[in-house]
Amino acid sequence: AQGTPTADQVIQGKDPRLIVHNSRTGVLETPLELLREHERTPKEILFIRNNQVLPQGKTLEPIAPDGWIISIEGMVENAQAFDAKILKDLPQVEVEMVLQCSGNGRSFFARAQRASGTQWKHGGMGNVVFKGVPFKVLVEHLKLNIYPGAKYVTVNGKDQPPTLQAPDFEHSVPLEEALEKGILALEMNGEPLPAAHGGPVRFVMPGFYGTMNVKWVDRIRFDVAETFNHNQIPRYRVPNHPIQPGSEFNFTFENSRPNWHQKVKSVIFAPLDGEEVKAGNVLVRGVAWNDGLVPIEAVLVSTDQGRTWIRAKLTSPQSPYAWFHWETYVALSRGEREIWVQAVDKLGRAQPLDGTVHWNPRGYEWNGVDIVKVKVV
Ligand code: MSS
Repeated sequence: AQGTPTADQVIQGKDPRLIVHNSRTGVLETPLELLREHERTPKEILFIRNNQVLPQGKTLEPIAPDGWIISIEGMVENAQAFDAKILKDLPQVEVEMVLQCSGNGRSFFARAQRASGTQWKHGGMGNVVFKGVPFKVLVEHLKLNIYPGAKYVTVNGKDQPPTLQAPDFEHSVPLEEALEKGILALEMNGEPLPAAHGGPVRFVMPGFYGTMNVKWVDRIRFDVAETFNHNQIPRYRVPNHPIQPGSEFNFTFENSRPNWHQKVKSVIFAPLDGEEVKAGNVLVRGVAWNDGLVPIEAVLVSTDQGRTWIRAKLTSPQSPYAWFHWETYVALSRGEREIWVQAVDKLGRAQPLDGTVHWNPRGYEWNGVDIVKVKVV
């Protein structure tokens, strides 16, 4: 519509073909036809999800780490603050990983009952390479004496100053896992981290949902418990057990869990939903991933709504957190046809046939079997 800004007007440097869900904070979705073109998602088309705004963050240009102060607080003997420029001289690692919004696929919950929030299709994700200093290396470098009672690390982003309407954006993750995989990222895809994606310093947790990858890190706190911040509870959580679609849910720390580990998932890159294809052998291809704890074991494809399945050819990536690629030919005769795909990992975790079993009020963690409808001519 006239007057609606395009993606490049919302975040300078973005591809104008991205779908604008929110032009104020910046929420941009990558159409699958762009996403599937690249093994590693270029910064120009990578999705954006901002809860709040960092005023200088609406651009793909980087921000220099020099003079960016990060404070260390909480359950630590030697609380302190340091200049992010020191990170440049510490040992760094690279990790290729799927960055996926926990709300990705939210629109599909509407098959049972609409869930509130941005109605993402599949494009709230990308496969990127982050490079930076392992969290453990920083802890050792600063000789942080963390008290034994600390079980979580809470990371805060320097978005707009907190107000009553928009308090700080922060998240807690288990300390043990943060020491194992957490990275203070300074680069993405071999370039200084774009401001819009959290530069100069982003806390990256491979295998975790996007929201736990806090951008614009300015505070790291060691905690006995998860933060009460509204982005940790009630937002960005799912009930521990299935609930009736459409029902209300009173989130507590006991009856729910945060959007940490990504659920096993696959997405069809070709053919696309609604596409017209020629009868005969049709190449079906796409990607699959999980939380990286174990590899993807199989990707299964069905053209008879789940009665029979064939195993697709699977290619494993170098990094356990990156996309697996899969492809197979299916025989399709003329008419309206459905193609279903289901990924299963080595722990036997599989995409549910009906993803709406995990319905939750805010529509997080959609991972139902992916379905495309095609017209075979
Ligand atoms: N950070 C900060 N600081 N802020 C905000 O808002 N968001 C989240 C993350 N981080 C934020 C942060 C989310 S939610 C997501 S997804 C991500 O981020 C995204 O990213 P990019 O880069 O793409 O934009 Mo959902 O789960």
